[in-house]
Amino acid sequence: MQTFFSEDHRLHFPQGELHGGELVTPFERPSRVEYVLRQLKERGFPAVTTPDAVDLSIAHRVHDAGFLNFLETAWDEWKAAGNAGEIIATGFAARRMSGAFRPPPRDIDGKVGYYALAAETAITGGTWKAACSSLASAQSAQRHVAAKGGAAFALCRPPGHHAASDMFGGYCFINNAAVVAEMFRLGGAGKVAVLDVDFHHGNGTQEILYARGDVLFASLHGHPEDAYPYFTGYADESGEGEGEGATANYPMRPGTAYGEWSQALDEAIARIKAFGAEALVVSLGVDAYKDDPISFFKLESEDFRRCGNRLAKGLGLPTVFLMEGGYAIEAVGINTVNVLEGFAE
Ligand code: SP5
Ligand code: ZN
Repeated sequence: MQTFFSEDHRLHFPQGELHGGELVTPFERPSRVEYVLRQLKERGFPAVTTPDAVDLSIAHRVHDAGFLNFLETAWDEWKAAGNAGEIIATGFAARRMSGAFRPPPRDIDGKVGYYALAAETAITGGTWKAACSSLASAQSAQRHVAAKGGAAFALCRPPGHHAASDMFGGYCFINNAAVVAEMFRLGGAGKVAVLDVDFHHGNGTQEILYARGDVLFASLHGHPEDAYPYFTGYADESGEGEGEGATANYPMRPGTAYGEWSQALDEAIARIKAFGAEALVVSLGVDAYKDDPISFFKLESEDFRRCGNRLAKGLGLPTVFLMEGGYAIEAVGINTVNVLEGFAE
């Protein structure tokens, strides 16, 4: 299986993440990908391919233009306003504040709060370029699969599934999965499925696809009563309008192990099959792992191999794997490559 990867991910490395009331080294850090690269090499996967240039026209189909412009220009505005630190949101467009539905404020702090869904995710001078390079890997993986069939892996960093049409957060800026799904549709696939196995609910992907009947979104994640991002991912969120029935959420409780998790996976696979998807996008977070520092599922490393195998055997679709979360740093490589190996077995 081919891997697409850009070294430009390094341009995004905030010094701080707001966690437990302290600024700590972010869980989502550059070294995560080193462990994946090492496992790919050790297990004889082909050398990684540097992606082609990013095509932002597709990003504009799933994101708000003002939002993308904000991501591109926020750092310069932030510095010009005299701020010494990294961009961290403080005032939010919270519920029942009418300004949430108006154009963004002029002040940069106002803009940050307007476009942020959480405060843990800092923007720095390299964030936009890194997010574009992450999307470029996703896009090159999609083009490879569209041309040759089979499967490809985009080792994306930063991740994408929390990024909504006009919000960043959860370590995510551009929604790679939604863009790849859209590329499959533009390439002629009648129906596409996005399966999100990251521990956290893919609120961004869900929001972007919510009213669409041509792309199914299915997600296995920590129950919103217990887990970030807290305010989406309930089982009764099932889509709207033409998209009614094309969103499938499987929230699960603390301590969930592979037995229950894999039942949800099988249900999601059955939904994808019944939907008639012709291509599959997997939001591949490996933070469902038992030792993940910010999650509470109990999957073992071998369970990730089983997961990959079920996807291949159960669906057999042209598949793009996109790296999302996973923070048990050393196990991230093992677990991610286990999914890919299990898929290829
Ligand atoms: C892509 C992805 O996996 N994003 C995850 C973002 C999670 N950000 C905030 C996590 C807050 C975790 N609080 C954990 C409390 C553990 N006791
Ligand atoms: Zn996650």
